[in-house]
Amino acid sequence: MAITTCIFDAYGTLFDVSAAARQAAQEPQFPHLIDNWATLANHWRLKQLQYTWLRAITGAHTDFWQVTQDGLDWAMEATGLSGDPQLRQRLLDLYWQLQAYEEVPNMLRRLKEASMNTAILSNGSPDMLSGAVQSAALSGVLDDVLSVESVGVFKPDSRVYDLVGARFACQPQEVLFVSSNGWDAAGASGYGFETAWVNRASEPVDRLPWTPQHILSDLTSIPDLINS
Ligand code: LAC
Repeated sequence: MAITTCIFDAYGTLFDVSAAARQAAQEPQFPHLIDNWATLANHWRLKQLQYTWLRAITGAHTDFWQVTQDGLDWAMEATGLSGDPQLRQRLLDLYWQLQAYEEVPNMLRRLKEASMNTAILSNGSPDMLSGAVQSAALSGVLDDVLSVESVGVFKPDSRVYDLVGARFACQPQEVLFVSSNGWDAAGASGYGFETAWVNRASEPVDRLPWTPQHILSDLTSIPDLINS
């Protein structure tokens, strides 16, 4: 079945989640971040994701903004930075204006020129996603931004992936789902989407019952993948 609909994860896939800590480390008021911004960013991301999985399997949903703050608080304590409320606030502010990876605007434009449906499907809350999309000027090349908040559970719960068929009236086999998160690409494969895992960091494939059909180093070739 031909692909009609191209769906993207947001954080880590279209938007660079390390950008907040990297940018704060360049600001003169946070000199202590220069040596450990990457460790902080890594802890922040991992805890944020762990909290989404734990909340999903225990039925204790809260929105992604809350788990983003909870993950940051854990990461700041782990890196000895919890006594710096100004840094905490700056990192949270920067999370609303993350940079998109450089190939993203052109790649989405090519998909729209090929008459693909394009959308984000993300754990992010609607207001966070709207901030990121506006800040990266992507609204003209996306048909929609779908948030887990409309079903009240995080990925990889199948109710999240159901949102795509409900919005675009398509079968799972008509969807190419693109994520930089190995577990998300795996979950979407299990659901029945064709999937592409964007493996920027050359990580090993997740040992799960499902594997992505495509493994890419960045997003540039997505339009070619659909045409092939
Ligand atoms: C998202 C997270 C998983 O955007 O990156 O859904």
